Amino acid sequence: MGSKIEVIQGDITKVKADAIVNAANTSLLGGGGVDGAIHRAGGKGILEDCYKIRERQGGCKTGEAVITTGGNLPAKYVIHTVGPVWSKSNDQKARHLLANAYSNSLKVAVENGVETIAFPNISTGIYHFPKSEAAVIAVATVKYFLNANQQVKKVIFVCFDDENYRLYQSLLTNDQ
Ligand code: AR6
Repeated sequence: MGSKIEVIQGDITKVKADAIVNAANTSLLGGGGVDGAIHRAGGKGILEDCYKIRERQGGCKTGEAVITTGGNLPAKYVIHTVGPVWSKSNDQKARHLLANAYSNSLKVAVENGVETIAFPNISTGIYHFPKSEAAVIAVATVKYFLNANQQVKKVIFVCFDDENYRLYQSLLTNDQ
């Protein structure tokens, strides 16, 4: 049986999966980093869905997740989650919220029939979460979820920078 977890290096907007995850902010109105790239590549359909979600529930809280169309992307859906801003003085809370961002994204995926899902390295850019700790949390949370849930067939970690790619490779090599 092949592994359910894959690691690649590249641009998540090019990934063909049922859903890709966006590292958004609580406003859901776009921003820099991977969020900016997804909105640019996906077109206005994504933002229109985000506005509808804002009308319904006023954005997305940190650690939670919502789903929109994938617009012009190869992915059918975008699952927008909000990772924590790293805080050294409140590091336990940040770790907990980062795990929630991964698990709630997977929960939304299952609710929408998603079988293949790609994650960026949430919070490790503009939000400054230490990359090594974030990778450990991401991998542990995804593995825990996959053990308990059979619907999701494939999780792809899409690493943009070399450091994250190396970290994920070393965490997942010989380990599945
Ligand atoms: N594909 C995959 N990964 C990418 C891409 C891409 N095209 N572009 C950047 N990354 P960040 P955050 C990586 O800053 O830290 C936004 O303004 C990047 O190298 O995008 O969660 C939002 O609106 C890094 O490893 O997200 C929020 O305000 C990872 O994606 C805020 O940034 C996450 O970096 C969220 O900050």
